[in-house]
Amino acid sequence: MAARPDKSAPIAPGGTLGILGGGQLGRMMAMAARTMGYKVRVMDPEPNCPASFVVDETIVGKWDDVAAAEHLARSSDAITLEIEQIGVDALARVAAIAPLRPGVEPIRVIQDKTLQKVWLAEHGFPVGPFRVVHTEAELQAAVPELNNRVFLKIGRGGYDGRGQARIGIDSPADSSAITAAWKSIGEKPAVAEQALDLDFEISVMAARNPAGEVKSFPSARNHHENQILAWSVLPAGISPELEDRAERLAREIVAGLGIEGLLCVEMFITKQGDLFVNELAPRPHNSYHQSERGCVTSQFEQAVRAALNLPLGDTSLISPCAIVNLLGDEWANGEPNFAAALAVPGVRLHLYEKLSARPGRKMGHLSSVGATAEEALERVLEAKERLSMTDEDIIKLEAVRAALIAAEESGTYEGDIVAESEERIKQRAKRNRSAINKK
Ligand code: AIR
Repeated sequence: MAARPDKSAPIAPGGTLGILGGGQLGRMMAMAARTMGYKVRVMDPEPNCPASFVVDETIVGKWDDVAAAEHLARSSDAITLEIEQIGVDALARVAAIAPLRPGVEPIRVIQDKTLQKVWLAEHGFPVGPFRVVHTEAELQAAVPELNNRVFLKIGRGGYDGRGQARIGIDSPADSSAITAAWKSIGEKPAVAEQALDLDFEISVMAARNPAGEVKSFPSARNHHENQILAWSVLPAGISPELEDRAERLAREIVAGLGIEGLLCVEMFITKQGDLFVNELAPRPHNSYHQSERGCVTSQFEQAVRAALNLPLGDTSLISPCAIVNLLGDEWANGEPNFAAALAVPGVRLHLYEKLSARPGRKMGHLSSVGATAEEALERVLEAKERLSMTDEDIIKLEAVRAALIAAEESGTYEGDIVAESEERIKQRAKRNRSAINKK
């Protein structure tokens, strides 16, 4: 590949984007880049990774494989990443060969939660009470100082609940519970965070391009189950004042870290109305997959624009939109009933082509638009519920629905609620509505 004289020039279509990591995030970024006419190469430990099916080349290498990363850098015009656990040595080599966006230093800080938390606190961003701990003795001392209710998060390498332990949440925080938590995270440097009195969680995706332009997306409302994102919806339905505060914070952090690329800022809103930064991710984020459906520019296209030094896209919301994750558990009883899910209006299916469906593993998602955030969310949740229903169940469900609607219209329906599933869907819809409407 011919050397480009000016490293800060925009990279025109026909050029090559290199991505460190080829999981679902890399795959969706690659698809956005291809739409715009770019070639894409990825590096991933797994030759059949999700991105491998949509890119020009998959270079096989572990996250700290300097030679593989160099190979990627030499055959790309700019490099970005989709997972922050890339070795710093590999990152530095890449950056010496081609523009690495977001940059070595912000990734070094973000990939280690002990550095990330301290950086946020030292730069005056709101974080909850925490202690960095390197030894069990430090953890034993920290827990009482943190109100005896603590989430312990490993500094490097944890995600989707892996590398996390709870202390004093489900049982008393005695010294043996603390020892057990320390052992469970592998006795590695970690952040001990005081459990906050949470009302709900949001995230804000921000982007900054090498020219210094910064943009934020409207905030997303997130719901976790077993420490894994279950669903997310845009807009978050918060007050304009809170929205403004959250977006401003994300823009300040992306600029403060000097990121060239995306930064997702996960935030907690407490029952007292305080806003705290939870965690940072310098890449596309699960809570913005619905931006593909409801925003002028998706997070994936925004990532491509920032990495290739193009103008950032418009982040406005065109329509409320939601996603629900499909974890490997969904495959426990065979192939899910996708056709049934796709019968729900507004719903689309996204599968990542992962070869094995382990419990808790993100295999795909369902997305929907809707007239309101509630409707978009109800649609994806209903679609997800249908994945485990037989066609017969669905015929019954639809018959009950038709009867209920007819009864409502004529005021005559006296039949029993035959399908329990109808009741379940209604109750769940009510729960979601009250979750979304909580301010
Ligand atoms: N990922 C990266 N950080 C957090 C997440 N969820 C995405 C990336 C990565 C993939 O998850 O796309 O490549 C790894 O998924 P798995 O199921 O192979 O562990």
